[in-house]
Amino acid sequence: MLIERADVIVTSPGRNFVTLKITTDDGVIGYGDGTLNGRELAVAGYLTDHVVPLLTGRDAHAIEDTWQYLYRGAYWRRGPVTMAAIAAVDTALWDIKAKVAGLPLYQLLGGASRERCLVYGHASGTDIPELFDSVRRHLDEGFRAIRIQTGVPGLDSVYGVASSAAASVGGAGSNTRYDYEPARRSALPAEETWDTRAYLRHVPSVFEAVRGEFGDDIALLHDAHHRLTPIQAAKLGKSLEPYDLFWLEDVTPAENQEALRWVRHHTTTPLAIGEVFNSVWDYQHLIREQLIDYVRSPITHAGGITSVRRIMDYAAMYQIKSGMHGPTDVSPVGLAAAVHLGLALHNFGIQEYMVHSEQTREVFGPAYEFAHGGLRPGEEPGLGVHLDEDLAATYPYERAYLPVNRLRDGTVHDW
Ligand code: KDG
Ligand code: MG
Repeated sequence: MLIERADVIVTSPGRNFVTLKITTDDGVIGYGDGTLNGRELAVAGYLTDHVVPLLTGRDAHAIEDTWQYLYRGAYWRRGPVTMAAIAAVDTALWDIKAKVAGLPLYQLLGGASRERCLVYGHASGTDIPELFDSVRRHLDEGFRAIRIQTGVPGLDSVYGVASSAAASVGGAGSNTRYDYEPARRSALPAEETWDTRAYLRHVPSVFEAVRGEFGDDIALLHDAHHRLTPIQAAKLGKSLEPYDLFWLEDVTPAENQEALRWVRHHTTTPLAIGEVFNSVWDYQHLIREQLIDYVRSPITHAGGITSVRRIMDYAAMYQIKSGMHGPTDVSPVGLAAAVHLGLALHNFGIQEYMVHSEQTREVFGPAYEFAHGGLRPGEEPGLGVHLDEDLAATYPYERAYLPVNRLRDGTVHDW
């Protein structure tokens, strides 16, 4: 079975997505997600100009060989654009293989290791009462694990905190968004002011309040978005120990693996990192030296199912689990792939689940279902996504960016 053609589909049903559609000479269609938030057209161009012309005529079943051909063959290795493009090809080929086998993809990855993938939702509020409302809504919807982000006194807006209007409506099954949307449509990125000392003073009191109100049973998570130095991160981890977090995420800028050693030496709060990593090499020391507890790489940004499974097999030797990135900028195709792999992985930990907008779900038609705090991928052959191309074509690309952080003195700060 040969690849007959590959098409890059860019659509923006509320936000931008890059999807690769591969068609075989038998007419089997597979989809892969290559969305890279704020840099979507770079991946679309990489695919269209440099990858699609190489795919025609290749054996659609030779997934590993195609992965190595695109990774090693290009000479230029790794990087988010390259690895998102490879991920799109890899995922589409797995979708095709599973459709040909007549099996849901997780069956080809080893079969189910569990009934469903535990997920965490995003609760946020500009203040404590708003945050409590958001936590309550998540609990009512059945979430058992919840990420907690709040406004910080003295800061106008904080990334990851939904505006009051957005936070007060909707839910996992409703038509209205209740999560924040990471990217904003605009010609230039918005700029936000950041103050690390104010943040470090405030966060422990938020977790104390949440534990006081909701008790010890919910799994609580927090994302520091790479903004701290190692010693600040160590201080935060220590100060959160009484509140028994499921994880503390991205405490330091992720490119310096050594930083995590300092954090680790000072705190027993579990650490998650890697949503900006795109290959197993980014985890080389972190995994071998057991400096983290959860791997955050999503299939969409780290070379696809083939290479994320490779990372997770390496991590399994050190009791490190998965915690794949799942914001709205991972498309339903990428999320479906994560849920199939998560169901099969022995060392699955948790899956991030930010609910896509109704528009997005209409375009992609995902088969996965949320119930009892977890996601199941569905039983139809392949990934279980049904892209409506006509509808997708009615949502043209719109420029959008993540916000940029500046300290009070005007310096551009880490994420
Ligand atoms: O595109 C970047 C966002 O997806 C990211 O900032 C969201 O940190 C994030 C998370 O954990 O979902
Ligand atoms: Mg994050």
